[in-house]
Amino acid sequence: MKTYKIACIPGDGIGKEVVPAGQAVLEALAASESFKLDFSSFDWGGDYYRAHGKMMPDNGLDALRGMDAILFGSAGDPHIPDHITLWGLRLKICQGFDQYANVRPTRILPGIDGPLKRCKTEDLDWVIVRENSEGEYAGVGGRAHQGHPIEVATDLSVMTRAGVERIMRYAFKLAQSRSRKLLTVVTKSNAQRHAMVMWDEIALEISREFPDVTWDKELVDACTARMVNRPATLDTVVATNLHADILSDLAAALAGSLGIAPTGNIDPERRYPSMFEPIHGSAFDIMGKGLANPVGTFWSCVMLLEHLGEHSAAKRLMTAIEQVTAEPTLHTRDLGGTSTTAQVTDAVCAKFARA
Ligand code: NAD
Ligand code: K
Ligand code: MN
Repeated sequence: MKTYKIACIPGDGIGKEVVPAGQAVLEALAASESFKLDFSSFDWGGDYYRAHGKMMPDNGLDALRGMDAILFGSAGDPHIPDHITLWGLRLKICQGFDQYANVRPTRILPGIDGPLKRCKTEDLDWVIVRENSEGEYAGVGGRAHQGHPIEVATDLSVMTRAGVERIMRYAFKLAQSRSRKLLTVVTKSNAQRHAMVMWDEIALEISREFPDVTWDKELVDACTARMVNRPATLDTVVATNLHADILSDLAAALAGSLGIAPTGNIDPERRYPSMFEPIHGSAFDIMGKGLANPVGTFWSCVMLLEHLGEHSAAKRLMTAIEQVTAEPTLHTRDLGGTSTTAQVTDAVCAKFARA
């Protein structure tokens, strides 16, 4: 029987609640599948930082290298600056394993009311592709004269031709695989006149490899309005690291809650393990209360199974998730319900017990 090695990194805040929930659901599912899942848990994050002065061990990537996939929660602790937690753990893994394609599907799941009154369920079915290795989050910049009136601080957005070509090609290919074959390239080349102009030029070049894909360009600010006013005109969307980060939180809210949205940090060349996580963070305001919606993590587990090539298992899990969201009594508070993380998790697991 095939066995997949899965690393679980709950991290901080509600990551410690939703990742064990995701593991429970995967275990319940795998019991009736023809593959096994071998989980290893890593206690990296804020507590590890307090004990060791770093978010993960120096050789942490070596411990993950042989894994088939990683299930991640969140990096972010109320008592540690966010840039330390983010760069010390999540970005270290994303950049260390060159997971350059961050893929973020959004749909309005059965039983969930989005906030857009005029938007029918079928109008909102998007995949946002986020460049995940460079751009605004390249980590290039610095501060000088700290605290003085002449202080200066920079964060440079660094884009390379190779980096933009590979994410564009990934996005066009993904758009081509979807029924509408429609791609929107998000840009800001009116204001950012170097990197984003190259981004637009490369989009045009790569588009010639995909003559069957219809594509257009949209400035990022206008794109937010289009998501709200004309959601059905979007399908696959590609944007830079920062732009897509923002657009995908908006997308999740338009689909009902930040708590349901999944993501995959993918190395398309499969040189390294890819990492799957809900798009939300540590949610300091609700952590430790059993209020975290685990659906974003469960949907991330669907993406993880698809990445492993276990398509029928992925489909079974998505069906179980949709059967549970269809039931308003099984909604967590963010969706207007009263169910707890554990109750939603048990309800999804129960779908496999009866199978
Ligand atoms: P957040 O996503 O943690 O929370 C934003 C809001 O959404 C909060 O009101 C929260 O309660 C709600 N929410 C989020 N997930 C939810 C869920 N599953 N169920 C119900 N409600 C949910 O964003 P933030 O408050 O900006 O960030 C908190 C911390 O998380 C910061 O340290 C930040 O750096 C970190 N963060 C980490 C990641 C990551 O590791 N990938 C992503 C985003 C934020
Ligand atoms: K996360
Ligand atoms: Mn984000």
